[in-house]
Amino acid sequence: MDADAQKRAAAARAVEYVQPGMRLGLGTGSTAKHFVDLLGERVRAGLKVVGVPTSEATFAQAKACGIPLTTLDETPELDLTIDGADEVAPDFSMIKGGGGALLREKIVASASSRMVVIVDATKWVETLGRFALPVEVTPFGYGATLRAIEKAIGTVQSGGPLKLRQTKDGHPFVTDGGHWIVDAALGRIDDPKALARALAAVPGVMEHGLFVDLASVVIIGGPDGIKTVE
Ligand code: ABF
Repeated sequence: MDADAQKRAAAARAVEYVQPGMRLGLGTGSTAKHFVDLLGERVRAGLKVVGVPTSEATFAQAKACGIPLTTLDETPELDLTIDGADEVAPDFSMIKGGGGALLREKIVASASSRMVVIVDATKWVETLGRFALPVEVTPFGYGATLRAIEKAIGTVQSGGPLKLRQTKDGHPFVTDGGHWIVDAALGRIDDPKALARALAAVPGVMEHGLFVDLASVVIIGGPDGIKTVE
């Protein structure tokens, strides 16, 4: 199985967690895209669920698949969110946001009773941090926010280069919420909870990609099959 087949296999296993009548959070990224696709097949076969998308891209995909959609204003409590991740550690702490949807992903996951995370085997790591940590910032005061992020990281661990995420034509990448993303190349993150607290306290930081205490189940698609960790 190649990486994409591993992602699809993990997504297929996650569909088994969906029960009729559930209010679902629908993740973003190539792995979650497989899930939405497979969920769409079940919906067209008669399964009744409603979904809250975590991005404009997932909104468009879910709508095209015929999945009934709602919002967190109409439906503030969800039963289950299914989403991908960039890295997952054995304590279920995660880095998310490589796809730029971290703010909505965290709001949706936090509104859910359970979160099932679907990844291919390359994302399951002993220690987080090889993947640069995305930090979503408001453009106002960017220079000052960048310094404050650097200082906040320094109170918890050694730092690394911070880079404003850019589009191919050299403009800042803009999130669905109208913010920018700074990618922090830290190498390793030994205390995700402490770093999460420090970053959350910086004015101008809208959200960061450390997700702790949110995942309940991790489904890992590997070359030799699927592994579920609960
Ligand atoms: C979302 O998609 C993000 O939080 C994460 O950054 C990314 C994972 O992408 P993929 O499934 O394409 O590897 O889940």
